[in-house]
Amino acid sequence: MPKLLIFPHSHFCEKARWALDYKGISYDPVAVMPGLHLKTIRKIAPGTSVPVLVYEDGLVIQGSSEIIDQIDSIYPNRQLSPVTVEGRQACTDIETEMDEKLGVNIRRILYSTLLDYPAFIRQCFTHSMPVYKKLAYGMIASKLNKRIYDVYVISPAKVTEAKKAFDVAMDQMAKRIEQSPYLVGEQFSRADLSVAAMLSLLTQPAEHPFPWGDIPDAKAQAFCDHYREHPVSLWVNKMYQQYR
Ligand SMILES: N[C@@H](CCC(=O)N[C@@H](CS)C(=O)NCC(=O)O)C(=O)O
Repeated sequence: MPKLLIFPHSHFCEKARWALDYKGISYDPVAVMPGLHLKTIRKIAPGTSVPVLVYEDGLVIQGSSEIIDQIDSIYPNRQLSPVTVEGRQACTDIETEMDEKLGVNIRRILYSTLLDYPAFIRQCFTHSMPVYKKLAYGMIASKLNKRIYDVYVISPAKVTEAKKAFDVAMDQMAKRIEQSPYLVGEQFSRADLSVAAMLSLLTQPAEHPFPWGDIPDAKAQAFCDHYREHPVSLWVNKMYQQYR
C-alpha cells in the first residue's frame, strides 16, 4: 500500500487525501512534523513540501496536483481530470490560480494569529503522533513557530495584502458558481475538489478528517465568520457533503 506523507491539518494534504479517498485507493497516511519533515522529505523528493505519495516500489510523487495527475492516470475509476484537453487545461488554470489566491493566502491569514496559541498549534503539528514526537515538538516549538511565521506569514503588511487578494478570489469564485455548481464541465472534478480543499480551513466541514476543535483566536474566528454565509463557503460545504 502506498504511504501518503502529510501534515494532517494542511489543506494541500487534504487535497491529495480527498482525491485518494474519492477514488477508493487504499493508502497509509503518515503524519510528519513541520520542521522535522525536512530530513525525511529531502531524502526522497526534490522539494521539501508535503503531500508526498510513496509507493512500495519506490516511486515518489510530490505535490497535490501531481498526485491527482498520477492516480488518475493509473486508476481509471472516478476520474477527477476531465477527458477533454480544454477541460484539463481549465482545471489546471483554476488549481494553479486558487492554490495561490485562496490556499496560500488563507494559510498566511490564519497563521498570523493562530501561531500565538501553543496548544492549538501543538494539536495541528503533532496530531496522531506518538508521545515521544509530541515531546520532541515541545523542545523545538518556539524556534519552529518563528520559522513558520517567517516563511508563511512574513509581515503584517503581507497579511493585509493576503486578506484583500483572498476576498477578491472569493468573489471571483462566487461568479463562477452562479452559472453551474461545477467549476469545469457538468460533473465533480479536481477543480471543485481543489478549491473546496483550499477553503476547508475556512469552513471546517464535518467531513474533513482533522479534528479542528474551537478556533482559539477571536480575530481568526471573526475572519471565518465573515465568510460563513458567503456563497462560496456554502458551496464548499455542499461539495464536502456530496463528495467527501
Ligand atoms: N504546491 C504544493 C504546495 C504544498 C505545500 O505548500 N505544503 C506545505 C504544507 S501546507 C509544506 O509542506 N510546507 C513545508 C515545506 O515546504 O517544506 C502542493 O500542492 O502540494
